[in-house]
Amino acid sequence: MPSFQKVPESQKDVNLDGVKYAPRQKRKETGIEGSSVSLQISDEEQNHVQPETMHRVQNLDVTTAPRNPKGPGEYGVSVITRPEDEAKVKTGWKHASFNEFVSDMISVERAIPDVRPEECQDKLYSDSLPSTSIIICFTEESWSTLVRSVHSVINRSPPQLIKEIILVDDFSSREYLKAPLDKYMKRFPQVKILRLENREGLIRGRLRGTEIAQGEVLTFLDSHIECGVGWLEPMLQRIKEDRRNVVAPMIDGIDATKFSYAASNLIRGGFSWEMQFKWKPIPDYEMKRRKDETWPIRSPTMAGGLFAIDKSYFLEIGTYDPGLEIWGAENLELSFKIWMCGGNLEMIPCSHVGHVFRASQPYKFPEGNIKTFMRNNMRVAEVWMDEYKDIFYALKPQLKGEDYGDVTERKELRDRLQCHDFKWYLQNIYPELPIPDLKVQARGELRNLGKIGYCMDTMGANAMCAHPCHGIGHNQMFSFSWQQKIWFGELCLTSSPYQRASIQQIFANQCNSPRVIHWQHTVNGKMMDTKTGKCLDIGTDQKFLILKTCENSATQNWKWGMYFDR
Ligand code: LR7
Ligand code: MN
Repeated sequence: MPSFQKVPESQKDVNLDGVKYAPRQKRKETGIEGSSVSLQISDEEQNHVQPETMHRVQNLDVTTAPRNPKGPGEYGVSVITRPEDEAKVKTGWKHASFNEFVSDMISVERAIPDVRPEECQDKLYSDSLPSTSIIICFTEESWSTLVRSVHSVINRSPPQLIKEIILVDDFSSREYLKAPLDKYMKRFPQVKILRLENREGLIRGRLRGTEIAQGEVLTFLDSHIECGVGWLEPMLQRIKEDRRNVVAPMIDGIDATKFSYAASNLIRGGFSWEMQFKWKPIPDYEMKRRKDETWPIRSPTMAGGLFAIDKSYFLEIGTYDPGLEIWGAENLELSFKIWMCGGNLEMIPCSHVGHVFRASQPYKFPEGNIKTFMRNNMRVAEVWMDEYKDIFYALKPQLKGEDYGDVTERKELRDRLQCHDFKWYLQNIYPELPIPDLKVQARGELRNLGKIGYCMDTMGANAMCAHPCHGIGHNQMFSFSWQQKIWFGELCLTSSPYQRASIQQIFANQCNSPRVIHWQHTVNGKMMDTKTGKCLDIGTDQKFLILKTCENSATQNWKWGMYFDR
């Protein structure tokens, strides 16, 4: 599941006081936010052929002065519940996989802090931006989060840019999402509700929304989000500049427990070889390329839920693989495709949208979540990842031979679009992703032959342990390359950073670290550190793995799951 990098405590208070949130008055030039004064931009200022009228974002946020400024959660502060509400809180969590009781307490038009970089205030956007259809696909969503999402779009977007808001109901069974939702949304003529007659999942759900969308641009959102001031214009501007620009906002965190609002760190999208989406720090080369804080951040992947794309471009590159079920992997499919087939994927620092991050989902996966997610991943790997799909399969050996359906049409699409190969993508778009050696001498679990039934395990931390073998990979899945490194995902086994420690534990760390151990698997089954000549053993605590003087002890003998020839 996607993970969200936590915002450090120190950053959480930024702009949460409601004071800084008030519309900023300081203006150097003639244009006043929200006024109708337009500025003429000369050719040399803007690289456009035609001089164009441009504006700052219109400060349309009608919620800056909430009806009850002291109301729960206003300005994005935490909501703390009373002990006597414990039972209701519990029920809410069961229903929503987030604190629904708290969400229901908060105004559907609450104010949230303006967390954009200061410079965004001075950015100018064209007066002829393309219009967009907002597509929000949902299933069994909570009332208050869904309704708040819609209000936030309407309250914080220039009305002329919103062609329509399409709510795609992915076959929800909850009664309040039927007639009561229709009735509520009547107040918004721009809202259309499309009811699916079967559970399609978010991928085909979005495609159904796309079919009826009339805007030039499609903007996809999750159903538990809150758009920030000025979120839309900077994205549409980038698309206007080039229809192959696919853009995502910075995704802020709405805490699943307290519904507090916290600005996203400056991060971008990556992925792991297990095909998990990951938030990653922005590498230096990308930071240097950017001229200022407002500059788009090129991103190897998108999180998936929140992005805008030119509709004709989306169709041209073959939308999503409609064979993807329910949830997952569509974000990688689209990201790979955009980069490999001539597009540009970026995150826009002047556009902020909050999202409720939660650990699990409130809806059912008809085929089970792991199975669905893995099948989707296999389809994407098969079509887009060339020989690199082997790394994915190596990490998920249980997928060998599993069915992933027919991908012929998707492969034909890739040929037709004359896309770059995956190697090009890795080298040019995501060079910081470590590539495990494709050829390995051994892979899988590493079994101890002295303590029977125990395997090397990361235990989710970075110090290696001996733990009962479970045979399902994850923390017990390693590969032993011909370059003599033991890989765990993107990491490699290293010696202890504490040189003077009497016990030399084994850690997982960056593969280019000087502490990476080069191992030799001896004929009698030892794993020996070629530098110190010491052997991998289980410590006297029976838990942590250590390097110890080699001796004739069965706990120093190890067997890999699979061995390979060179
Ligand atoms: O069968 C379904 N039908 C649906 O309509 C399953 C889900 N959905 C809806 C659901 O109601 C929600 O609005 O689809 C949306 C996404 O599902 P979530 O919110 O349960 O999952 P998520 O937030 O973990 O989803 C992230 O990963 C998904 C992978 O397929 C999608 O790409 C989501 O859009 C994506 N969300 C984001 O990128 C927001 C930022 C989170 C991160 C990282
Ligand atoms: Mn979501």
